[in-house]
Amino acid sequence: MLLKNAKLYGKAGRWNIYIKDEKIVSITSFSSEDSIENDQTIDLEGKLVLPPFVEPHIHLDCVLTAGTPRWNQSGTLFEGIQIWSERKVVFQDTKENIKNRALKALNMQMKHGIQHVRTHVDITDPSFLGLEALLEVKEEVKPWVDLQIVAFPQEGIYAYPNGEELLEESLKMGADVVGGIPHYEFTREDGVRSVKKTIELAYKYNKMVDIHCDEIDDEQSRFVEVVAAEAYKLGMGELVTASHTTAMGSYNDAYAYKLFKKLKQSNINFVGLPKANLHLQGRFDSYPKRRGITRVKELLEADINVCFGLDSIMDPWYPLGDGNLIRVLEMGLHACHMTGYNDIVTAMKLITTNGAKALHLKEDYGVKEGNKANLIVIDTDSEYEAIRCQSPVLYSIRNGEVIVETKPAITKINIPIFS
Ligand code: 17E
Ligand code: FE2
Repeated sequence: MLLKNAKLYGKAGRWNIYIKDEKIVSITSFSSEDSIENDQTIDLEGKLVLPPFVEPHIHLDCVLTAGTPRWNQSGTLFEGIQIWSERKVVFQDTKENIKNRALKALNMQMKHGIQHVRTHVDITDPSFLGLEALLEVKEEVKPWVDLQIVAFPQEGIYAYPNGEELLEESLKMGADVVGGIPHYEFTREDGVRSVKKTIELAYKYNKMVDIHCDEIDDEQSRFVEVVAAEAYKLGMGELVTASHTTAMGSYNDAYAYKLFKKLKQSNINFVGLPKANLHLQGRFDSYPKRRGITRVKELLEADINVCFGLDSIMDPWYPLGDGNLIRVLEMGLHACHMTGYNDIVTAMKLITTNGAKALHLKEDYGVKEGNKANLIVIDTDSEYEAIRCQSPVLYSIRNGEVIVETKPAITKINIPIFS
């Protein structure tokens, strides 16, 4: 296959990308005088090529359940957890039902150019149905999308009966990543103990870590320092992610200064979830209302890895969501005051390479000679316009095969001065 006349992310000029036997064989300069063709040529007409989008944080076991057994009226995290907990009792999902919902959400994500997904799965459920369902989905979708599974103790490691045993069992069953939720444990001490247990289990079973950390507007919620400390002591920062960390938006600057030095030293990753947390946080404020978003701009300036995720598609926590990360990015740039020109033109890293780093994707990520031919084409010729217009993904190519194609809508104004 030949992808002719491509714009490459962050690179001047126009390029031809040759693909053979599932790999990118070469990337050469395009010239309009060339009449090169190949048995399968797609003329990209200068459209933007990126590595596939990475969704670093979604709850696929919960997607498409909003409204059952009831809607979240307060819009708080805590009502969301309460509703989910009730649902587990009054509405026993079958494994097939969980798999169907997860596949529908993956379908939405794939349409928007995602090929790598990290999903949390609630394991505070002795039936392990969610985990079993997602482990099966992971195998079934493997040729087209890489799925990582986080064993997530939604109701706490110590606040839920046998939480610790359930978490360890999930790792034996095949979860890839160990989760935690320290701000939901009964006490600060239990929260600290839960972070230590999560990281200890990850070390023991050779897994990664992704902790729901400080997802609350409480400036006293400081579990992220414990995550950084434990990761640092074991030298496993690159394998460790702190998700949400919304309390960071409420920390005082003197503490944040000290904290950032430690975060940098520890090398841990961050996932910001702007849509979910603009919705969930600030709910106990009248005015002024906090944004409740982690310090994305400052983390990036401190050379700490941050990426963006969606978190939810119609679940007890968030009523909207469609799997489109460019929309998440656009909202995140607003929420984090990252609308300077340089912020915008470099923002795609938040849903591509930074996500790949957080997920520790070792193999072949990036549009480079010798790598797997996994890439997406966006319907625009610039990074800036892709975000401004939230341009659709025209092609998603996986192992040299076009797995998703979009025909963009055409709108015409029938008034001469506008046409
Ligand atoms: N569970 C949680 O603790 N926090 C969230 N934002 C979601 C699920 C979606
Ligand atoms: Fe989450």
